[in-house]
Amino acid sequence: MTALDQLRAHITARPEAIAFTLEGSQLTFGELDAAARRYAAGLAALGIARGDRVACLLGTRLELVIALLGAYYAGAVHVPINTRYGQVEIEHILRDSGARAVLIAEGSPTGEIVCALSPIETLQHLIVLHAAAEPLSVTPRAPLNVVSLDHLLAAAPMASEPRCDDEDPAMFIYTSGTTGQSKGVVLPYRAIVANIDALTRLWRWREDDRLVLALPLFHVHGLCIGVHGTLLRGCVAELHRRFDPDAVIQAIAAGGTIFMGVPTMYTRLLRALDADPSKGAALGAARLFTSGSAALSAASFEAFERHTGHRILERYGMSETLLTVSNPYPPEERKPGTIGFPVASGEVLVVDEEGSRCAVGEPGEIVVRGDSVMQRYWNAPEKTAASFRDGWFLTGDVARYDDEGYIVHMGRRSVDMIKSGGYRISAREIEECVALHPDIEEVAVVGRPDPEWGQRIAAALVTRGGAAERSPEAWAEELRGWLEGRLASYKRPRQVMCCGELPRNALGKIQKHLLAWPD
Ligand code: MLC
Ligand code: AMP
Repeated sequence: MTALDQLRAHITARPEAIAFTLEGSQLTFGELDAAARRYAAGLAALGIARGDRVACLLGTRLELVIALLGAYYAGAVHVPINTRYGQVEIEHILRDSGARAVLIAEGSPTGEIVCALSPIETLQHLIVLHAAAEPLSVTPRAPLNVVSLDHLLAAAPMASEPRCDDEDPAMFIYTSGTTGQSKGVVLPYRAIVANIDALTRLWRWREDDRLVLALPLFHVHGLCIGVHGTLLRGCVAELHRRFDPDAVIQAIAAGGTIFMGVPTMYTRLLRALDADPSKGAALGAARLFTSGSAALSAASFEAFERHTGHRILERYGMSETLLTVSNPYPPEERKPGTIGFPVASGEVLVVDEEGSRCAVGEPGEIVVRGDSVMQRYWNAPEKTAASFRDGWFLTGDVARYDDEGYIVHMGRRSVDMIKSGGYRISAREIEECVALHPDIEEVAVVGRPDPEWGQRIAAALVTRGGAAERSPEAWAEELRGWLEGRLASYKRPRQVMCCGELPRNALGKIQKHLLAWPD
């Protein structure tokens, strides 16, 4: 059985069962399959062939799931793009991936950014989701073939059985590194299916589960675990367009059994529970709460258990390796402040500089090998080569074993990789954009500890001449305007400090850890 066959098992066996719901609309496995077959045929009619990239700039909606599966059926590679992104990020991904088509929603801010781009040689088709009753009114600046999604969905469905090799790329996930621009992580079917199958079995997902899915569907947390887990286990995913703590509490009260969140979501759920502790009983009725993408504090773990009786299951992962470490399923074995043990789809070690397994308590780097690891970075053989040592992927995450063998995440090797609200952010990408400001001579961006966001973006500025007269608050406001539309708003510095010069070592390298931040 191929990995794609595994993803289609419930489509074949239980076509009448509901797979995805959103605000009163729903798709059964059979309806999803039929729509994906039509979309795949529509893509083929545009000339999209095996291995071609199709970028997707849709927020959470049922069409996103159809576009994902339809791209798989056409043999194309799904390239999700974060709908919070600005022009710099979107243009880079469209150029770097060489996408031949991009799917946008008419009238959305990101759709407008795509329409304003100058021509990208490889990009030929603009697929537009629009209100069915209205004529299409999209006019891109570049000479693109504009076609409505409805038109593609009206194609005669592909007749043959969808086929893919397990090593074919299913998805490119663009993710930030320590350099400026994001890199495309090439994820084959093999990695996604092996990992999500192992993870959702470990977590005992079942057909009668109802997943309350309020994570964005363009990163591995929401898209790989949420959407692919639903396909593999045959449960129902109730999609939410955005995270709203009260809507999540209501959804669980109405029968939701699983919730996955980033720590910031738990901070907000806890705020709602503190304001009205009676909501704890509603959440208590669920079966499983998991947390990942950033460190969950032991304080949040304990407060959530106090309110709901649930011990949140924390796990760890990364776009390049998928979800590789998880706490055990039995609640009493979930340990706060730890990420648990390796997931069955790969091997995970914490190693020292020489690559030897660390002793208990000794900090080292998390390394991963096995089925769940990416194939490579797209178009970047040197970066790929530098990320592996003797077949092990080097995560850049620092951890230690505790005395029971649980892995404890301790932070990142590089200060230039920031996690805020569960989003991975490159300090260099922000620095490059801020440095284009005519009144700024130099800038250093860091992530500072923050109780709500995990880390908040902070920028130390060396400004030119009279511009130094501006207060840090006025600079923060200036940067808001400067970055607006260029980068996602969550990358905007929330704290600014003006300095005469940046601290450097004898070789001239900026010493970010020596920046003296006011509290
Ligand atoms: C948003 N805001 C921030 C911010 N993000 N402020 C500081 N720091 C941040 N990180 C501000 C906005 O600018 C805005 O303010 C206000 O908060 C509301 O913005 P929003 O976009 O509506 O925020 P919200 O929807 O509330 O977002 C919070 C969130 C979101 C937690 C729901 O961040 C989220 O969905 N995070 C999940 C990311 C994720 O899926 N990561 C997984 C990656 S995969 P203003 O002033 O501008 O109006 C991965 C692998 C693994 O990591 O292991 O899972
Ligand atoms: P991304 O590429 O967006 O998938 O982000 C991956 C990074 O998220 C990892 O390298 C970790 O630094 C971080 N991360 C994921 N899960 C956890 C966790 N449970 N605790 C701490 N950090 C985490």
